[in-house]
Amino acid sequence: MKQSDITKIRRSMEKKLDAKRYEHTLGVAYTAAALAMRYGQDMNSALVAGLLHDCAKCMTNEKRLSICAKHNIAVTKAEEQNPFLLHAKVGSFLAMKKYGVTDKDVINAILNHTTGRPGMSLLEKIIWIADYIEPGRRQAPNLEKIRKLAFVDLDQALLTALEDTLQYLNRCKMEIDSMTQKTYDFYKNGGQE
Ligand code: DGI
Ligand code: FE
Ligand code: FE
Repeated sequence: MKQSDITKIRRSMEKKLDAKRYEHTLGVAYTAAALAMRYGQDMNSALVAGLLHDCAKCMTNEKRLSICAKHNIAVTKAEEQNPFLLHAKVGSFLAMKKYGVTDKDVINAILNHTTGRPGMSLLEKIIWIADYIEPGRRQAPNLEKIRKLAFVDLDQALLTALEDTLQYLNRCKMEIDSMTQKTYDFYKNGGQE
């Protein structure tokens, strides 16, 4: 996508998202751009995916569920119980239908940005970890270490962050999407197909 398309998407996000989510979105987009520079990923793809990854975050669960029903988007049991998980799926749908994204890799990076998936592309990994380490994030343990690691060894950073995420979900007794577990297992076992 061109610079002017990216500017348009940024302006749309400023309108669609609340102030805090918009700040987070810019943090993810620019962190993803920096990681793209580091790892030789197309920078504009990283910016677009970063800008759009949470585009369906600031709507009600009812709205997300109704978009899924209307467009025959399958909803898993874990998503039904935690409809916030749907913001990734609905977000990737809107990226295509509303924001004119045609690049499959960008769509996938948005689709898989919450749970990850086994065998993620470079861009998917970049967006997943950028979401975790962007400067506005505060809560996660090992954040300082993972921030540095992301620019040294992307897969190792991913594994550490996935491990911390699972621990957090377990501690809070939250429903774990089977994809989150599969992603962790995959990278724990060396990240080979
Ligand atoms: O949308 P963001 O808050 O920027 O980030 P995100 O889409 O990665 O969502 C982060 C949250 O998602 C974080 O608190 C961990 C949680 N999460 C990741 N995998 C799962 C999950 N939550 C549940 N319930 N189940 C999962 O499998
Ligand atoms: Fe998200
Ligand atoms: Fe996010």
